[in-house]
Amino acid sequence: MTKRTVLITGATSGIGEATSRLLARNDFRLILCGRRQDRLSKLADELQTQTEVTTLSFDVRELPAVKRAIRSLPAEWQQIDILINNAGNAHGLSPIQTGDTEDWDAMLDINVKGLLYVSREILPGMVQRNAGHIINLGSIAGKEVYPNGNVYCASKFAVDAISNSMRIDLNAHSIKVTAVHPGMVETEFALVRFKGDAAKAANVYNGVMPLRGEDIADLILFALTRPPHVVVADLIVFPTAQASATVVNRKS
Ligand code: NDP
Ligand code: 8X3
Repeated sequence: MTKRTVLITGATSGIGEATSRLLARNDFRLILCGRRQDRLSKLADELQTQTEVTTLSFDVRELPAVKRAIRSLPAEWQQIDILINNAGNAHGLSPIQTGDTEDWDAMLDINVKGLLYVSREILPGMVQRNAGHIINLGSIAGKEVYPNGNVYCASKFAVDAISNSMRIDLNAHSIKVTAVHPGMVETEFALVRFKGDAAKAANVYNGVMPLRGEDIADLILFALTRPPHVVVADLIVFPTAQASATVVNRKS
């Protein structure tokens, strides 16, 4: 069978990196994306022994850069069968009345507009071929709000709405849309949220065995390997110690 080509955003870390590794071992061709070219090159070197890999370095916030990067792909990479919209982060954790507006811009620009920009560039090819699969990384924060989560939650509620809308709009074109909504996954996510404060970041997982990037990668592979007539539409996944956005069983 011909290998399917996957474009994955946010491949330089966490869930995206783990997913790239798993898909490389499972016969997918990979277009690894992120801003940190050094990490992209290192990962590409590692995975090239298992599959065909190429990299694109761009910021999903910048529409001209998104278009330039994706349009620069050589002909043999232009048919993108699967898009994994994974790039995203929380920036800050503050009550709405004292929120940092630059953090708000970052979350809405990356998590929402970035996902839209990348999708807008890739979807016409899928529509033309009447085939494709989009996987969007939402969050439990896109299903329930929690204290001080405000704008991050809003960005992930938007991802939930966009995923459901995509499924409807793309239905006539047989394009699958899967939204994956994890709870706590230990990646660089908390470090980014707390602006590099490692002690605060570690605190998030105190007394809990969180999910790993590999756990989410597993579910993505499952969704991608269902038969043509099956779509995994919406998945919520928690560590066993978590029951909702705010209920976590911590062992001290
Ligand atoms: P990481 O911080 O480990 O990874 C985030 C990735 O996003 C990096 O590869 C980063 O690459 C990329 N990224 C961030 N900003 C941009 C940008 N402006 N342009 C391009 N790429 C960008 O976090 P996770 O792996 O945990 O997060 C992945 C996704 O999973 C996110 O959408 C997150 O919201 C979601 N999620 C995470 C959970 C968790 O608890 N960890 C739970 C629920 C959902 P680079 O910096 O090189 O550009
Ligand atoms: C990441 C999970 O609960 O920190 O999306 O929002 S949470």
